[in-house]
Amino acid sequence: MTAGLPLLSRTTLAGAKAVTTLPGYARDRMRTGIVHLGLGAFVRAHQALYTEDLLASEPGDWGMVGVSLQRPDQRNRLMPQDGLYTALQKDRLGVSARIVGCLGSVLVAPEDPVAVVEAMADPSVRIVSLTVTEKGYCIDPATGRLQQHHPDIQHDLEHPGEPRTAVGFILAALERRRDEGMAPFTVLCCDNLPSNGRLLASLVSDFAALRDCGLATWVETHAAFPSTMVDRIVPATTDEDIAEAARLTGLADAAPVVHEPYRQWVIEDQFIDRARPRWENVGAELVSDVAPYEHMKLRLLNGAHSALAYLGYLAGHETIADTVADPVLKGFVRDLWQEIIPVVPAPPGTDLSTYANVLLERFSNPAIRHRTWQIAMDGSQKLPQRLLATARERLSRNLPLPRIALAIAAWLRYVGGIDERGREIDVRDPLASQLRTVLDRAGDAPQDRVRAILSIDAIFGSDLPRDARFESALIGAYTRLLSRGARGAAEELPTPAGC
Ligand code: CS2
Repeated sequence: MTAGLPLLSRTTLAGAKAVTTLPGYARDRMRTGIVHLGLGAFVRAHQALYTEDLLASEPGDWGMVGVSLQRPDQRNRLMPQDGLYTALQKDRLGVSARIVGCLGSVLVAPEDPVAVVEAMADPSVRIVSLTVTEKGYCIDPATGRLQQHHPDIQHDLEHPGEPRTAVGFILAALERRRDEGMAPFTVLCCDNLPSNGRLLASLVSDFAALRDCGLATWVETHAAFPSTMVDRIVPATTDEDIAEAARLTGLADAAPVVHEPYRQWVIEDQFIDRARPRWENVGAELVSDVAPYEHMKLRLLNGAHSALAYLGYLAGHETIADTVADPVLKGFVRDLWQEIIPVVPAPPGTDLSTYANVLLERFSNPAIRHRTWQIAMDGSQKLPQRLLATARERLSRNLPLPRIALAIAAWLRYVGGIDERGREIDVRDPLASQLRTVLDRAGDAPQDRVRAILSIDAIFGSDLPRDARFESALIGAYTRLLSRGARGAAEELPTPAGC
């Protein structure tokens, strides 16, 4: 599909077809200011593009080094291309291609953890950012504390100079900087977790306290962990995307990314020595409190995404766009927002109903093939902040929650591992085997399955299982799901009465 085309690289770049946007700055003079842990598609389509825009308008020392914490694939694809890759922006009107240059190099942590710590400890690095996904933090989602007995955390305690986890790398590099008399870097968490900066600060602090109290105090006193809200829909890259990038640019790129036009980045403005790119000049919002933006996004966007992923998957839909093209599930998500909006405080100047209308437009973008299976992954790590937080808010106001309950019931059916047509589901979740065991032991009766799943306090905490209203809403929704299927159960819900 890309055979015969020159490989994208520093030397072939100028030969890209004229419709392609190229880096608008002198790449050979770019210096590294940011090390990014977790080099998935998301950061390459989000933070990297803000940074790319900034470098084009005001060149500075903000080139990025990407670190893959697990596999060498990204490095193997990107380094033969000198770190260059194509970003494809897609919507109903068409597609545009841009070649991105701000990624200077890629390191693979398991191959050389010492090189990663050294890169983070380099004095030119002022920011270490992260997108390692929810499960990458070794966090107990119900308590927000570090899982001290997680095997990777145990490994990092035994080998602090050659860590495996993001938390381990951050502490190792901060320790190196302290020992060398340097200022720390700012740690910028860009994962979909509530109060993500504060959360990561407390995980690093939990970990530091296990190692060395003096270090824990130094980190708490000197380091900075601003919270952020990140938003852009970025589906996994497919072979068709690789072919499309080649067709548009005339160059073979093994690692393009695909994204929607929309993007949002809200950042708490607390950087050490104020050292940061002026991302506000290219559309990011620097604010003093990110919390309301995070709640809005996690509960309205990600909550609806997870609900649609489970219901859509069970109903046989491959993507979110297909799911919201189904009138029953489109109606469901509109009504779900009616359940969420009254219990979410709106960020300054934001109307949540308008925000939800824009979300529906974004979800409907037929050019973004975001698979329900992809979003369904890691539900045990996602449910607490996406759906259970809203459930708690509604219960505390004694409000009914039929749609939130149906979404959670759909997750329960999904992790049971068999779809509505009797086919096996490839459930990917760090708790997959625990979920399976708990459900196998529970037997088939809906109330037993619901009670069994509620007993997992890492997901539901200790409050929700004790709430009879929550339990009965879940048993009712799960029973309807079994008898009527996802579409039937969604269709049957009564019209929301002014929540
Ligand atoms: C999605 C998110 O995969 C998922 O769980 O809900 O990646 C979502 O697309 C982004 O948060 C949008 O900003």
